[in-house]
Amino acid sequence: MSDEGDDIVLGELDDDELVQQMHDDLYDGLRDEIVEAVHILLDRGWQPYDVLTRALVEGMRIVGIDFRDGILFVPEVLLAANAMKAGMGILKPLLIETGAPRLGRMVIGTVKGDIHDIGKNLVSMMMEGAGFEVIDLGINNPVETYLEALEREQPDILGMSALLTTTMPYMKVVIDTLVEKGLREDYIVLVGGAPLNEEFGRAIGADAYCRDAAVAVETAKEFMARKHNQPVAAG
Ligand code: B1M
Repeated sequence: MSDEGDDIVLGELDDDELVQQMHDDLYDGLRDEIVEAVHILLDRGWQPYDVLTRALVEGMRIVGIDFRDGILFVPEVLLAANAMKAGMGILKPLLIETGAPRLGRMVIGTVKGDIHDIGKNLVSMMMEGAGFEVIDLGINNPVETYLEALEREQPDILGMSALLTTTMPYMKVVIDTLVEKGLREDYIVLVGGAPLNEEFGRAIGADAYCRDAAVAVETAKEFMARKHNQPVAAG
Protein backbone atom coordinates (compact mmCIF):
# COMPACT_ATOMS: atom_id res chain seq x y z
CA MET A 1 0.00 0.00 0.00
CA SER A 2 2.74 2.48 0.94
CA ASP A 3 5.62 2.80 -1.52
CA GLU A 4 7.19 5.72 0.25
CA GLY A 5 7.29 3.83 3.58
CA ASP A 6 11.11 3.65 3.77
CA ASP A 7 11.52 7.40 4.21
CA ILE A 8 8.97 7.83 6.96
CA VAL A 9 10.15 8.47 10.50
CA LEU A 10 7.22 7.34 12.62
CA GLY A 11 8.13 9.49 15.61
CA GLU A 12 7.91 12.65 13.48
CA LEU A 13 4.28 12.07 12.49
CA ASP A 14 1.46 13.67 14.45
CA ASP A 15 -1.08 11.38 16.07
CA ASP A 16 -3.54 11.28 13.17
CA GLU A 17 -0.78 10.74 10.62
CA LEU A 18 0.74 8.03 12.75
CA VAL A 19 -2.56 6.17 13.12
CA GLN A 20 -3.07 6.43 9.36
CA GLN A 21 0.48 5.12 8.84
CA MET A 22 -0.29 2.23 11.20
CA HIS A 23 -3.28 1.28 9.08
CA ASP A 24 -0.96 1.24 6.05
CA ASP A 25 1.77 -0.68 7.91
CA LEU A 26 -0.70 -3.26 9.17
CA TYR A 27 -1.97 -3.62 5.63
CA ASP A 28 1.62 -4.20 4.51
CA GLY A 29 2.28 -6.62 7.38
CA LEU A 30 5.12 -4.53 8.79
CA ARG A 31 5.48 -5.99 12.26
CA ASP A 32 8.45 -3.90 13.48
CA GLU A 33 6.81 -0.66 12.38
CA ILE A 34 3.60 -1.58 14.20
CA VAL A 35 5.55 -2.37 17.36
CA GLU A 36 7.41 0.94 17.14
CA ALA A 37 4.23 2.92 16.50
CA VAL A 38 2.37 1.30 19.40
CA HIS A 39 5.22 2.35 21.70
CA ILE A 40 5.16 5.88 20.31
CA LEU A 41 1.42 6.29 20.92
CA LEU A 42 1.73 4.89 24.45
CA ASP A 43 4.65 7.24 25.13
CA ARG A 44 2.44 10.11 23.96
CA GLY A 45 -0.09 9.18 26.64
CA TRP A 46 -2.61 7.24 24.57
CA GLN A 47 -4.76 4.79 26.48
CA PRO A 48 -3.97 1.18 25.50
CA TYR A 49 -7.64 0.63 24.59
CA ASP A 50 -7.54 3.55 22.14
CA VAL A 51 -4.36 2.25 20.51
CA LEU A 52 -6.03 -1.13 20.19
CA THR A 53 -9.31 0.05 18.72
CA ARG A 54 -8.33 3.12 16.68
CA ALA A 55 -5.03 1.88 15.28
CA LEU A 56 -5.04 -1.93 15.27
CA VAL A 57 -8.67 -3.04 15.05
CA GLU A 58 -9.51 -0.33 12.53
CA GLY A 59 -6.44 -1.29 10.48
CA MET A 60 -7.52 -4.90 10.44
CA ARG A 61 -11.02 -3.87 9.38
CA ILE A 62 -9.50 -2.28 6.27
CA VAL A 63 -7.46 -5.43 5.61
CA GLY A 64 -10.70 -7.42 5.87
CA ILE A 65 -12.40 -5.35 3.20
CA ASP A 66 -9.61 -5.90 0.66
CA PHE A 67 -9.40 -9.60 1.60
CA ARG A 68 -13.12 -9.89 0.88
CA ASP A 69 -12.72 -8.08 -2.42
CA GLY A 70 -9.87 -10.30 -3.58
CA ILE A 71 -7.24 -7.55 -3.43
CA LEU A 72 -5.36 -9.20 -0.57
CA PHE A 73 -4.74 -12.94 -0.24
CA VAL A 74 -4.11 -15.34 2.65
CA PRO A 75 -0.29 -14.89 2.87
CA GLU A 76 -0.64 -11.10 3.04
CA VAL A 77 -3.45 -11.30 5.57
CA LEU A 78 -1.33 -13.65 7.68
CA LEU A 79 1.44 -11.04 7.73
CA ALA A 80 -1.09 -8.40 8.75
CA ALA A 81 -2.39 -10.72 11.46
CA ASN A 82 1.16 -11.26 12.77
CA ALA A 83 1.78 -7.54 12.88
CA MET A 84 -1.51 -7.06 14.72
CA LYS A 85 -0.62 -9.77 17.22
CA ALA A 86 2.75 -8.12 17.88
CA GLY A 87 0.96 -4.87 18.66
CA MET A 88 -1.57 -6.65 20.85
CA GLY A 89 1.29 -8.32 22.71
CA ILE A 90 2.55 -4.94 23.88
CA LEU A 91 -0.91 -3.80 24.93
CA LYS A 92 -1.95 -6.99 26.69
CA PRO A 93 -0.13 -6.47 30.02
CA LEU A 94 -1.35 -2.88 30.06
CA LEU A 95 -4.95 -3.93 29.61
CA ILE A 96 -4.78 -6.63 32.23
CA GLU A 97 -5.22 -5.64 35.84
CA THR A 98 -3.20 -7.59 38.34
CA GLY A 99 -4.32 -8.41 41.83
CA ALA A 100 -7.89 -7.27 41.25
CA PRO A 101 -10.58 -9.49 42.73
CA ARG A 102 -11.74 -11.95 40.11
CA LEU A 103 -15.19 -11.20 38.71
CA GLY A 104 -15.64 -14.67 37.32
CA ARG A 105 -14.06 -17.36 35.23
CA MET A 106 -14.43 -17.89 31.48
CA VAL A 107 -13.41 -20.68 29.15
CA ILE A 108 -13.17 -19.43 25.57
CA GLY A 109 -12.18 -20.95 22.26
CA THR A 110 -12.65 -20.70 18.52
CA VAL A 111 -14.86 -23.50 17.21
CA LYS A 112 -13.89 -26.54 15.19
CA GLY A 113 -12.82 -25.84 11.60
CA ASP A 114 -11.95 -22.23 12.35
CA ILE A 115 -8.44 -20.90 12.91
CA HIS A 116 -9.24 -17.19 13.32
CA ASP A 117 -8.04 -16.13 16.75
CA ILE A 118 -7.39 -12.38 16.77
CA GLY A 119 -10.91 -11.45 17.89
CA LYS A 120 -10.98 -14.21 20.49
CA ASN A 121 -7.59 -13.10 21.81
CA LEU A 122 -8.86 -9.57 22.05
CA VAL A 123 -11.92 -10.69 23.98
CA SER A 124 -9.65 -12.71 26.31
CA MET A 125 -7.43 -9.69 26.89
CA MET A 126 -10.33 -7.36 27.59
CA MET A 127 -12.01 -9.87 29.89
CA GLU A 128 -8.78 -10.33 31.83
CA GLY A 129 -8.38 -6.58 31.96
CA ALA A 130 -11.86 -6.29 33.43
CA GLY A 131 -11.01 -8.79 36.17
CA PHE A 132 -12.12 -12.12 34.75
CA GLU A 133 -9.97 -15.21 34.83
CA VAL A 134 -9.74 -16.56 31.29
CA ILE A 135 -8.85 -20.04 30.13
CA ASP A 136 -8.14 -19.83 26.41
CA LEU A 137 -8.55 -23.07 24.48
CA GLY A 138 -7.13 -21.64 21.27
CA ILE A 139 -8.52 -22.47 17.85
CA ASN A 140 -10.26 -25.34 16.07
CA ASN A 141 -11.99 -26.76 19.15
CA PRO A 142 -14.26 -29.78 18.84
CA VAL A 143 -17.12 -30.20 21.30
CA GLU A 144 -15.07 -32.70 23.34
CA THR A 145 -12.42 -30.07 24.09
CA TYR A 146 -15.04 -27.62 25.32
CA LEU A 147 -16.64 -30.30 27.52
CA GLU A 148 -13.31 -31.37 29.03
CA ALA A 149 -12.39 -27.77 29.76
CA LEU A 150 -15.77 -27.03 31.35
CA GLU A 151 -15.45 -30.03 33.63
CA ARG A 152 -11.83 -29.28 34.49
CA GLU A 153 -12.08 -25.52 34.95
CA GLN A 154 -15.64 -25.14 36.27
CA PRO A 155 -16.03 -21.66 34.73
CA ASP A 156 -19.01 -19.34 35.03
CA ILE A 157 -18.91 -18.50 31.35
CA LEU A 158 -18.35 -20.40 28.12
CA GLY A 159 -17.29 -18.13 25.26
CA MET A 160 -17.16 -19.29 21.66
CA SER A 161 -15.82 -17.49 18.63
CA ALA A 162 -16.43 -18.18 14.92
CA LEU A 163 -15.44 -16.07 11.93
CA LEU A 164 -16.76 -18.19 9.10
CA THR A 165 -20.34 -18.75 8.01
CA THR A 166 -19.34 -22.40 7.61
CA THR A 167 -18.13 -22.77 11.20
CA MET A 168 -20.64 -20.68 13.13
CA PRO A 169 -23.28 -23.49 13.09
CA TYR A 170 -20.83 -25.54 15.15
CA MET A 171 -21.67 -23.35 18.13
CA LYS A 172 -25.11 -24.96 18.10
CA VAL A 173 -23.49 -28.39 18.16
CA VAL A 174 -21.69 -27.43 21.37
CA ILE A 175 -24.79 -25.90 22.96
CA ASP A 176 -27.00 -28.84 21.96
CA THR A 177 -24.47 -31.21 23.51
CA LEU A 178 -24.59 -29.22 26.75
CA VAL A 179 -28.38 -29.48 26.69
CA GLU A 180 -28.27 -33.25 26.04
CA LYS A 181 -25.91 -33.73 28.97
CA GLY A 182 -28.03 -31.58 31.28
CA LEU A 183 -25.19 -29.05 31.62
CA ARG A 184 -26.58 -26.09 29.72
CA GLU A 185 -27.89 -24.23 32.76
CA ASP A 186 -24.54 -24.52 34.52
CA TYR A 187 -22.90 -21.96 32.26
CA ILE A 188 -23.47 -18.53 30.82
CA VAL A 189 -22.88 -19.05 27.10
CA LEU A 190 -21.64 -16.01 25.16
CA VAL A 191 -20.88 -16.13 21.46
CA GLY A 192 -19.20 -13.75 19.05
CA GLY A 193 -17.53 -13.34 15.68
CA ALA A 194 -17.99 -11.15 12.63
CA PRO A 195 -20.66 -13.19 10.79
CA LEU A 196 -22.91 -13.66 13.84
CA ASN A 197 -25.78 -11.50 15.01
CA GLU A 198 -28.25 -11.38 17.87
CA GLU A 199 -30.83 -13.42 16.04
CA PHE A 200 -28.31 -16.19 15.42
CA GLY A 201 -27.25 -16.11 19.06
CA ARG A 202 -30.87 -16.55 20.15
CA ALA A 203 -31.56 -19.24 17.55
CA ILE A 204 -28.72 -21.47 18.73
CA GLY A 205 -29.63 -21.07 22.40
CA ALA A 206 -26.75 -18.87 23.56
CA ASP A 207 -27.36 -16.46 26.43
CA ALA A 208 -26.03 -13.56 24.37
CA TYR A 209 -24.28 -12.54 21.20
CA CYS A 210 -21.44 -10.06 21.78
CA ARG A 211 -20.71 -7.65 18.95
CA ASP A 212 -17.20 -6.86 20.15
CA ALA A 213 -14.82 -7.29 23.05
CA ALA A 214 -16.18 -4.33 25.00
CA VAL A 215 -19.72 -5.69 24.69
CA ALA A 216 -18.44 -9.12 25.78
CA VAL A 217 -17.06 -7.58 28.97
CA GLU A 218 -20.24 -5.65 29.73
CA THR A 219 -22.44 -8.65 28.97
CA ALA A 220 -20.31 -10.95 31.12
CA LYS A 221 -20.49 -8.48 34.01
CA GLU A 222 -24.28 -8.22 33.70
CA PHE A 223 -24.75 -11.96 33.70
CA MET A 224 -22.39 -12.41 36.64
CA ALA A 225 -24.29 -9.76 38.60
CA ARG A 226 -27.55 -11.58 37.89
CA LYS A 227 -25.99 -14.89 38.88
CA HIS A 228 -24.85 -13.51 42.22
CA ASN A 229 -27.83 -11.31 43.04
CA GLN A 230 -30.66 -13.59 42.09
CA PRO A 231 -31.37 -17.19 43.01
CA VAL A 232 -30.40 -19.43 40.12
CA ALA A 233 -33.49 -21.07 38.63
CA ALA A 234 -33.57 -24.83 39.06
CA GLY A 235 -32.35 -26.39 35.83
CO1 B1M B 1 -10.16 -15.13 7.22
N1 B1M B 1 -11.96 -14.76 6.62
N2 B1M B 1 -10.17 -16.81 6.21
N3 B1M B 1 -8.29 -15.25 7.71
N4 B1M B 1 -10.28 -13.36 7.81
C1 B1M B 1 -12.63 -13.60 7.19
C2 B1M B 1 -13.38 -13.98 8.47
C3 B1M B 1 -13.57 -13.16 6.00
C4 B1M B 1 -14.82 -12.39 6.46
C5 B1M B 1 -12.75 -12.35 4.99
C6 B1M B 1 -13.58 -11.80 3.87
O1 B1M B 1 -13.91 -12.50 2.96
N5 B1M B 1 -13.89 -10.55 3.97
C7 B1M B 1 -13.90 -14.53 5.32
C8 B1M B 1 -15.12 -15.26 5.87
C9 B1M B 1 -16.29 -15.23 4.90
C10 B1M B 1 -17.44 -15.95 5.45
O2 B1M B 1 -17.38 -16.97 6.05
N6 B1M B 1 -18.59 -15.36 5.20
C11 B1M B 1 -12.63 -15.30 5.59
C12 B1M B 1 -12.21 -16.44 4.87
C13 B1M B 1 -13.05 -16.81 3.68
C14 B1M B 1 -11.07 -17.19 5.22
C15 B1M B 1 -10.54 -18.45 4.55
C16 B1M B 1 -11.61 -19.49 4.17
C17 B1M B 1 -9.72 -17.97 3.33
C18 B1M B 1 -9.14 -19.08 2.47
O3 B1M B 1 -8.42 -19.92 2.95
N7 B1M B 1 -9.51 -19.03 1.24
C19 B1M B 1 -9.57 -19.00 5.62
C20 B1M B 1 -10.28 -19.93 6.61
C21 B1M B 1 -9.35 -20.58 7.58
C22 B1M B 1 -10.10 -21.33 8.68
O4 B1M B 1 -10.44 -20.72 9.68
N8 B1M B 1 -10.38 -22.59 8.47
C23 B1M B 1 -9.16 -17.74 6.29
C24 B1M B 1 -7.91 -17.53 6.86
C25 B1M B 1 -7.50 -16.37 7.45
C26 B1M B 1 -6.06 -16.09 7.93
C27 B1M B 1 -5.38 -17.33 8.51
C28 B1M B 1 -5.27 -15.58 6.76
C29 B1M B 1 -6.28 -14.91 8.93
C30 B1M B 1 -6.51 -15.36 10.38
C31 B1M B 1 -5.28 -15.14 11.26
C32 B1M B 1 -5.63 -15.30 12.71
O5 B1M B 1 -6.73 -15.08 13.17
N9 B1M B 1 -4.62 -15.71 13.43
C33 B1M B 1 -7.61 -14.34 8.44
C34 B1M B 1 -8.07 -13.03 8.78
C35 B1M B 1 -7.12 -12.16 9.57
C36 B1M B 1 -9.36 -12.59 8.41
C37 B1M B 1 -9.96 -11.16 8.54
C38 B1M B 1 -9.30 -10.31 7.46
C39 B1M B 1 -9.80 -10.45 9.86
C40 B1M B 1 -10.33 -11.20 11.07
C41 B1M B 1 -9.90 -10.45 12.30
O6 B1M B 1 -8.92 -10.82 12.93
N10 B1M B 1 -10.59 -9.34 12.58
C42 B1M B 1 -11.50 -11.46 8.30
C43 B1M B 1 -12.25 -10.29 7.72
C44 B1M B 1 -13.19 -9.65 8.71
O7 B1M B 1 -13.55 -10.21 9.73
N11 B1M B 1 -13.63 -8.49 8.37
C45 B1M B 1 -11.48 -12.77 7.63
C46 B1M B 1 -10.22 -8.43 13.69
C47 B1M B 1 -10.90 -8.91 14.97
C48 B1M B 1 -10.55 -7.94 16.08
O8 B1M B 1 -12.29 -8.89 14.77
O9 B1M B 1 -12.43 -11.41 14.72
O10 B1M B 1 -14.49 -9.98 14.25
P1 B1M B 1 -13.21 -10.17 14.97
O11 B1M B 1 -13.52 -10.17 16.54
C49 B1M B 1 -14.29 -9.17 17.18
C50 B1M B 1 -15.79 -9.48 17.24
O12 B1M B 1 -16.24 -10.29 16.18
C51 B1M B 1 -16.01 -10.07 18.59
O13 B1M B 1 -15.06 -9.34 19.37
C52 B1M B 1 -13.85 -9.20 18.62
C53 B1M B 1 -13.10 -8.01 19.12
O14 B1M B 1 -13.83 -6.83 19.08
N12 B1M B 1 -15.77 -11.48 18.84
C54 B1M B 1 -16.24 -12.07 19.97
C55 B1M B 1 -15.06 -12.40 18.16
N13 B1M B 1 -15.06 -13.57 18.80
C56 B1M B 1 -15.78 -13.41 19.93
C57 B1M B 1 -16.10 -14.31 20.95
C58 B1M B 1 -16.87 -13.85 22.00
C59 B1M B 1 -17.33 -12.52 22.04
C60 B1M B 1 -17.02 -11.61 21.03
O15 B1M B 1 -17.14 -14.74 22.97
C61 B1M B 1 -17.70 -14.32 24.13
